[in-house]
Amino acid sequence: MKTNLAGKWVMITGASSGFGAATARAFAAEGSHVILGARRVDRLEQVAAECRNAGAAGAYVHSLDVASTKSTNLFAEWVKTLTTKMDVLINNAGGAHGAETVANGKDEDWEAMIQVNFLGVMRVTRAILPLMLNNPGSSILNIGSIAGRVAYEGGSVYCGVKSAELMITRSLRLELNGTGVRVGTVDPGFAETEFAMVRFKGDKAKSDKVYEGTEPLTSEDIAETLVWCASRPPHVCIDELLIKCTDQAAIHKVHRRSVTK
Ligand code: NDP
Ligand code: 8X3
Repeated sequence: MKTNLAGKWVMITGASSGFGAATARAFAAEGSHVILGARRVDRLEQVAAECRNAGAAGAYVHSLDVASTKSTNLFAEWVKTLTTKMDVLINNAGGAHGAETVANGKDEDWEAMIQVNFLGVMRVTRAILPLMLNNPGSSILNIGSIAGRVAYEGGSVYCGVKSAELMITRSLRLELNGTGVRVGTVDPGFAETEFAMVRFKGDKAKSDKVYEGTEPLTSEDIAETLVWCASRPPHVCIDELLIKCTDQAAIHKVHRRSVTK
């Protein structure tokens, strides 16, 4: 995909794996500058090297914990030493912790999901917005989920925070109307990344079960979608995009080839 993204400044949270890492590589292949944040800096360094090989105008990494206002603000101060404007902000950092019912849920899992998926989007956006307000045509792209649109058993808090992400996206679009800054959400169904291993705390058998017998979305599918959204002409805003693998017709309706009924 050759676009108008060469030389643009693109910041991606949660760039150390999954969607974030693939998105970094995809924007790099368009010749963008990519600014990468996450907690695992060694992984970010690997992704940055791949980005340079792929043709990035520049690839820059710094530790970022979106669950901390201090870390987020330090990251933003560092970003301001690199560039005076941001063209694309991708709020991708997030994930689920546990799949317990409300009756069996654990405070630490609830709090971790709220901090990262909900407050993380707020903190990062507040810190980076000053670099976007005088930059019409820039884009804020948040990563939501099908879980923000449809509830499922064991998903109460994760569904809740992704639903909050959708409302943050809609509120922000209203607040920024007239500035030329575009605000959108890309909401995937299940995709094979480190997501399930994180959710099930390293239990590979449980994690594999999520994708069993299906052909799930890949990180590259989401990365391509984000490049497409960000490269629309400035008068076009992709507000909300739900993207699922073909096998997932709905959250409770998944075609699994290896399962015999
Ligand atoms: P991964 O687990 O592969 O990636 C999650 C990324 O988020 C990692 O880079 C991780 O980096 C980062 N992250 C987690 N916590 C923090 C934190 N406190 N501060 C900074 N970065 C953090 O999963 P995905 O790529 O699948 O997930 C990316 C996004 O997509 C998430 O928001 C997820 O909820 C969403 N999503 C995923 C779907 C799926 O099925 N995979 C479907 C729909 C949405 P590190 O640990 O190094 O900090
Ligand atoms: C991840 C997709 O269906 O596992 O956001 O919640 S799902």
